[in-house]
Amino acid sequence: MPRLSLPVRESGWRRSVCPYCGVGCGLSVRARDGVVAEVRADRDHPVNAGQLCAKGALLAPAIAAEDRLLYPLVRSRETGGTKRVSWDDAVQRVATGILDAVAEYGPDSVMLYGSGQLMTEDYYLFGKLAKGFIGTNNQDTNSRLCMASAVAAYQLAFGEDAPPTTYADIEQANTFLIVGANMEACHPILFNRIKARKRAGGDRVKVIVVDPRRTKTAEIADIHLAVAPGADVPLLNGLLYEAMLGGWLDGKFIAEHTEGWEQFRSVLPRFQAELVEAATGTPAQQVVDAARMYASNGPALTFWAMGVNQSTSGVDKSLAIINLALATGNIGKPGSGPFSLTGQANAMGGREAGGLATSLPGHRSVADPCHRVEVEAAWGLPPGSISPRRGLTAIEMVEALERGDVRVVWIACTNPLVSLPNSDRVRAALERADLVVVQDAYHPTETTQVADIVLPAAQWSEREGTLTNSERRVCLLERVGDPPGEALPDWQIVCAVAAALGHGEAFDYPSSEEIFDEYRALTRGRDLDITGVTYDLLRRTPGVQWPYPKGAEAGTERLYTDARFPTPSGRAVFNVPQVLAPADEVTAEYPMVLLTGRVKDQWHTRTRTGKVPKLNRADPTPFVEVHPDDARALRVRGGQLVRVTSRRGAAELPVRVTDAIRPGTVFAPFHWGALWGGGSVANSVTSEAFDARSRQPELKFAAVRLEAI
Ligand SMILES: Nc1nc2c(c(=O)[nH]1)N[C@H]1C(S)=C(S)[C@@H](COP(=O)(O)OP(=O)(O)OC[C@H]3O[C@@H](n4cnc5c(=O)[nH]c(N)nc54)[C@H](O)[C@@H]3O)O[C@H]1N2
Ligand SMILES: Nc1nc2c(c(=O)[nH]1)N[C@H]1C(S)=C(S)[C@@H](COP(=O)(O)OP(=O)(O)OC[C@H]3O[C@@H](n4cnc5c(=O)[nH]c(N)nc54)[C@H](O)[C@@H]3O)O[C@H]1N2
Ligand code: SF4
Ligand SMILES: [Mo]
Repeated sequence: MPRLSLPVRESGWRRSVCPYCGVGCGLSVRARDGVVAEVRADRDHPVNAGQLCAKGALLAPAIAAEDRLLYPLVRSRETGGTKRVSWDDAVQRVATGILDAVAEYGPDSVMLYGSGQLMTEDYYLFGKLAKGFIGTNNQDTNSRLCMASAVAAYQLAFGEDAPPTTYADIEQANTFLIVGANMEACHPILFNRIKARKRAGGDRVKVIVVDPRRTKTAEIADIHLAVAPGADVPLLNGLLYEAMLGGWLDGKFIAEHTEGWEQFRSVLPRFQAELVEAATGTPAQQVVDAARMYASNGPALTFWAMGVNQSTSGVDKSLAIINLALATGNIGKPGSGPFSLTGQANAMGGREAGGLATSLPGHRSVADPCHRVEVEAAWGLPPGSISPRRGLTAIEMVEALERGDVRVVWIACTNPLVSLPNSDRVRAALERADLVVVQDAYHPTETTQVADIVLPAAQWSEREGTLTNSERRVCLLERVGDPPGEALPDWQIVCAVAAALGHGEAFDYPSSEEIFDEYRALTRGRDLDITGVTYDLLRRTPGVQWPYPKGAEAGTERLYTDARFPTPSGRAVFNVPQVLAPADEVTAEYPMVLLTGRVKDQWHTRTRTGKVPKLNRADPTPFVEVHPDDARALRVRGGQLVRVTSRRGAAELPVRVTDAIRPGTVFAPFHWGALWGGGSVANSVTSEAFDARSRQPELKFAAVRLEAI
């Protein structure tokens, strides 16, 4: 088995990046006795300039938590008990499971399910193993639950999945449109930058927030459009129609740099403000005012996140946002653009390195024969080795397990028994697999508990690697301390399994740097060309924004500054967004709508933040937010337990009464899983219906019934 090189005892201050959110704050980190002891904001980093949120500042205790997974474990299905095994034994078992499944059922009986928290090198190697060497495109990630709709929309509108903007646009924007994003909680440092811009710009700077809840983000808004859940497309189209009536569109930009306008324009009269009010619950006058604000007080920057993407119309919502930017010429210029926020630290890197069931490294597609040949050549494989078939996406993985089509699942860096919708169904599906391998830094998690083999991963600070933040900034995270026990970096685990499968030569890397070098060579000539980026460069800089081809002297702050787009015509495309009702039907039996999301001090399934006492103070338990009118009708008071039941399942949650939510709508964070002990997993209730184009599930809309317990 590979071993990590020299142990790190005392380290000096090393350069790193926060492993939580896609903001990508720069850190200075120092270890004592091989363990991260001090974490500070990097004062010179262009992203955060000395600021951190509490999660980042409290990384050290999360990493040192007592339940770190130290050794490979195997679990007996008969007794449920686990025992420690050697790495060689564990790796051999994984390889045998894969080989047996491939021999009996073919390569598509194997599925690798990863995460936007893997580093780019890990992502790339998982893909190389699955798509190149096992021969299945069944490699998907939790980014499917997160970014997939934005990816599809960028591709449809611009021809590539390339977010055009940069954080420095914040300091130059006059109007901010924030749609379905609670930036105060989820991208706190960017939110601070918006607030600072608002202070500096005075009356000139305006903020519009579109969210069914009056979040702390909405509290700074000049206009808060409390849209009915799922109704963003009519609202955004309504804004565009009003902007057109007001004469605020950029006719020259539309004529010279876009296509599809006439067709899109012809549907707009259906989105007259009074009709929008009826469809979305947002007052007509607010729609008119917001349209004027957005379109006549540019440059305008639009941020969006899960309130948009996690929807059966997630691609349509994203397209509606992009259309607004295109029609008003808010793209390619300082302070403007449609800016999709990435959630996880390396959600962007996964998109680049080919981590989705449809993609290959360097923004290539498994469906494109030329792309397959290029990647096969790079991997030393004969033509035809990579399957032309799209692989299974996250929700389809669950269905394939139920059918018995997928027999072996290898899960890394994600906790799907808490994060996938309809979790009881996911649990039952995993139980049907012949082999479940889970690679995590902690044990138990809800998902390691059901694994046949549990593999201990080194995590942030214990290994080096790169990631890409929301503004396309590729950064290096240096190794600061040592992994505990026998934990290994994810990429080394992939190499070990690959070797046991007989592919040792193609997976023989002395360090993550060689993996990065192989990957970056595959970006040559692509839109995200990073052939000029080396570990050496990254050690000397706070990261660089792609593209950064060989010979470049600086990164690329902003894309499309020449208004040329990587589409066949060179123009950006107006797509007509469909108006779709959410999949789950609201009926007399299920009369309310459950939204799910996040709180500021918790990260996802709480394997890290849940172990830091200071971070548990603000929200010590799960909860469901209920409007006072609904609470009265249900005869419940704050703190009382209610049962939230959907067509899939139920969760029991303490009530928080607040008028910050629309009547008829309730909100619950999804952070607390079964291990927390409350039996209150929000995702027992949510829906796995997904967007037909992005296959991203509708985590933001479940028809439910509430009952006092
Ligand atoms: N503290 C913290 N920060 C995080 C994370 C975390 O777990 N904790 N996770 C990271 C990740 S991976 C992600 S993806 C991001 C997510 O970041 P966000 O998307 O900002 O967070 P969410 O709370 O999931 O959802 C945002 C808002 O969408 C609203 N919403 C729900 N339905 C609709 C709708 O139909 N239309 C509109 N317009 N809005 C709607 C919700 O009310 C909610 O306020 O956060 C990242 N940052
Ligand atoms: N209802 C509802 N559900 C949601 C969402 C929602 O808004 N509502 N949001 C969705 C979104 S956007 C996302 S991104 C997902 C997130 O959901 P998950 O990905 O399931 O959440 P995490 O807790 O971040 O899981 C990461 C896991 O990796 C482990 N880990 C940490 N570092 C490492 C490492 O270096 N290597 C390895 N191998 N493991 C490591 C952690 O201990 C943890 O178990 O949730 C989705 N689910
Ligand atoms: S804003 Fe995001 S990247 Fe910055 S410290 Fe907080 S969690 Fe980490
Ligand atoms: Mo996410």
